[in-house]
Amino acid sequence: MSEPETRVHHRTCPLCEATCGLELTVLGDRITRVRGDREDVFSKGFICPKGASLGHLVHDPDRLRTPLVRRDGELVPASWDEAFAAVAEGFGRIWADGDRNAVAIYLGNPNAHTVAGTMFGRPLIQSFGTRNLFSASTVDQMPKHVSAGLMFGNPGAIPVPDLDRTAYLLMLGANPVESNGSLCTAPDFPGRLAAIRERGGQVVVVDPRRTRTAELADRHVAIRPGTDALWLAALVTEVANLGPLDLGNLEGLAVGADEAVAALAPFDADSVAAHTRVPADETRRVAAELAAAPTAAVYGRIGTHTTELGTTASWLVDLLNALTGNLDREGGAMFPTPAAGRPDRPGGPKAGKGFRTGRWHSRVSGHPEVRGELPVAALAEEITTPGPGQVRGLLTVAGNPVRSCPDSDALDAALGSLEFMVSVDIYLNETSRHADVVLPSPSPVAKPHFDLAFHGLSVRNVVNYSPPLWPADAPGEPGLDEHEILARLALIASGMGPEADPEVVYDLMAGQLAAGAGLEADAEADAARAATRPPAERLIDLVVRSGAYPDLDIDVLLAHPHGIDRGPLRPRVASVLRTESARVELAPEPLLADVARLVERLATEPEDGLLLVGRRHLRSNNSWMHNVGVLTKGRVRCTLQVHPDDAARRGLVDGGTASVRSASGAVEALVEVTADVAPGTVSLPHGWGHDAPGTRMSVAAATTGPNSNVLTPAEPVDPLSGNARLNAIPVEVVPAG
Ligand SMILES: Nc1nc2c(c(=O)[nH]1)N[C@H]1C(S)=C(S)[C@@H](COP(=O)(O)OP(=O)(O)OC[C@H]3O[C@@H](n4cnc5c(=O)[nH]c(N)nc54)[C@H](O)[C@@H]3O)O[C@H]1N2
Ligand SMILES: Nc1nc2c(c(=O)[nH]1)N[C@H]1C(S)=C(S)[C@@H](COP(=O)(O)OP(=O)(O)OC[C@H]3O[C@@H](n4cnc5c(=O)[nH]c(N)nc54)[C@H](O)[C@@H]3O)O[C@H]1N2
Ligand code: SF4
Ligand SMILES: [Mo]
Repeated sequence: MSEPETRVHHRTCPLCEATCGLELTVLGDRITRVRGDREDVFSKGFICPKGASLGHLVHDPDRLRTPLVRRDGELVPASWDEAFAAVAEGFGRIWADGDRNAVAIYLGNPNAHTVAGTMFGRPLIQSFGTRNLFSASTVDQMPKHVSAGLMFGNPGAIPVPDLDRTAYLLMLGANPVESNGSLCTAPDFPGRLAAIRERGGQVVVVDPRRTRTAELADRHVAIRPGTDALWLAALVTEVANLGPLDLGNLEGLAVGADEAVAALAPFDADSVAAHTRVPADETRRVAAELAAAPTAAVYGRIGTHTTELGTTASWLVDLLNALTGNLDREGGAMFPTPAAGRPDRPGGPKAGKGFRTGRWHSRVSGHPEVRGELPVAALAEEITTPGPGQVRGLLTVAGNPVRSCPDSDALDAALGSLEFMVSVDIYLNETSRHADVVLPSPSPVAKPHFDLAFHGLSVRNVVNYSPPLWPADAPGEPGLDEHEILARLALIASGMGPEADPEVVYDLMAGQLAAGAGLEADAEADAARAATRPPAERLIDLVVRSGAYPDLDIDVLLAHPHGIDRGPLRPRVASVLRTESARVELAPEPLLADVARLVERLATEPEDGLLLVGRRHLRSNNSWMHNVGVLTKGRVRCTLQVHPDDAARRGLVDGGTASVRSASGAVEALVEVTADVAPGTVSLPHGWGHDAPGTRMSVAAATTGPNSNVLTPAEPVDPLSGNARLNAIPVEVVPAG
């Protein structure tokens, strides 16, 4: 027997949107060390505790390594063939009644990080043929897609703040020092923020909590939760009052500036002050700074999006970027040029098809479809409300909606009532415990990695590909790659049966990609290349060869394990525009119409009770990394933060227990008294509450803290995007017991 060899492997971290390069030291089949890859062209050695714990995740004994099938009520190990046969049988029974909508799909957040999710999601969805498609997007960024769809005709055209060149960053509802950034891929976000100040620029953070990001900033504006849209509307008016608007690069390319400004006239620094609790002077100061800065970017994230005015707020963010001449300019808010995206279009903008929602509606509450999805806040009622079209079966892929979605106790019960459920996951957790078949995905290092989603949201044009460190059938891995699992589910849903060859799906996808890219001429050469490489690499090769940098192909990517840098972002709005007018729509009709809701809000008495917001911690990741002991050890992270004045008034003490009640439910939580939250705001992080029976996450089960989404009512959602309101939830807090 030979001694195992030490080797070094470089790959992109799949755990958050920052896409850091990792350097893994591997001894035999063990990852013994994870460091930041200093040669990574983008992250240059930056790493956070989650990335550093990747080996622990890979070797977690609780991670599923074999399919599970429910027999006599118990989930028991099964072979892949048995598991796929059980899927075909279970969903087949429901489909046999003739209603494809009776089987729903929920796609969770990690799908944005996997080749399986980003590339095989579409064939999977098409094969299921269900209108009951749900995802984590409607507890996250759907408002941004809708505002981008309405403004640019292209829901994928999301402007990102040009962090490395901006002179002024106005950041709302985001805490990148903990989250490492979102809809703004920027490894070492904290370092990039510090650099803005080092080069003489300014950072202003708007958040009801004094976050670690706020501590890094020049100023912190402690806004009242749920009022960003009002405040942003006031900024528009104040900016317009400062003098004639100069749209910069958008001049001649945009329409609607005057209409938008006129519609927002009721909002100004004074009129919104009582609602937002931002002093009028502060609002006017920010407007003046924004207008005067040589370059500036307004950036809003989770706290701004996950409210019932999320789409409107999201529009106002980019309206401000446009009205200050900062949209599509260096140092402003810009559109990346991803390797997998289309190259720049010569000859200016062309009219497109525009963007529409509501091609169908949810059965029970009539929510409009958005990008083919229905609001996940409505999933429970679609399962529990009887009648034609009722959801009786569910497929979840990389999601834990029972912890991450609104009214989660109701959703938990609803999942328990399904006729048949399948989960593709790496753990048996609060959601997958309800499944009749659990299909385990391999660990992140046993999969190919290509950031199809995040290259397009990145503050530099960067591309990299990481091949698997070891195959999906290596020791300690479940056997099938995740894209093969999804391909086989798609074949089952297409009626081709549980034994059909996934090559059918790969060939079909390759054919479609080649045709779409005009690469058919290469078909023969392709087939020869295809025979020599794994299916994911064959598809990524096609995507990249037909993309923005046609000199790239999979061989070039494989030869650059530290990534390829194609430089800073370039102005390119004309290339991303797909509006019918071939112009940037600064005052799209549905958003102008929605100003009525904003006006109504201004007219109502400001809410003066306690409002609940969430928060993220650097060592946590939504609901699913709590089984990694090196991350969860130490002090309890799931605490209810309460301002000292609010605590005193209610008799709450630091270290005591509070009972928190909202319209949807109640939980008990450990109290942390801190002036970091604004008076009137309390904060509880999401993704906790790991005491449910039937899970197999032994480390997580020993953690303390409730599931905050028991407190999140399913309604109201943001009517334009269907996004849930996860923040600014009215709650009552009293000492427990
Ligand atoms: N109150 C409140 N709720 C929130 C939020 C908030 O700020 N406040 N944030 C929301 C946001 S932004 C999001 S994105 C959602 C997330 O919502 P979800 O995606 O539903 O929840 P996660 O906790 O990310 O669960 C991810 C699941 O994927 C599994 N998993 C991890 N890696 C893989 C993989 O490679 N393959 C497969 N098949 N499975 C994998 C994990 O075990 C876990 O079950 O939560 C939302 N919920
Ligand atoms: N460590 C860690 N990193 C993560 C994740 C994680 O769970 N943990 N999750 C990943 C995911 S899925 C996402 S989407 C990103 C999210 O990344 P971010 O958007 O940075 O999300 P958060 O860190 O939750 O920051 C949201 C902030 O909004 C504030 N807030 C709440 N309500 C309001 C409001 O009404 N107005 C304003 N202005 N602010 C408000 C909260 O106090 C909080 O500080 O993070 C990703 N990265
Ligand atoms: S910041 Fe995100 S991408 Fe970078 S190491 Fe941490 S989890 Fe991974
Ligand atoms: Mo998210």
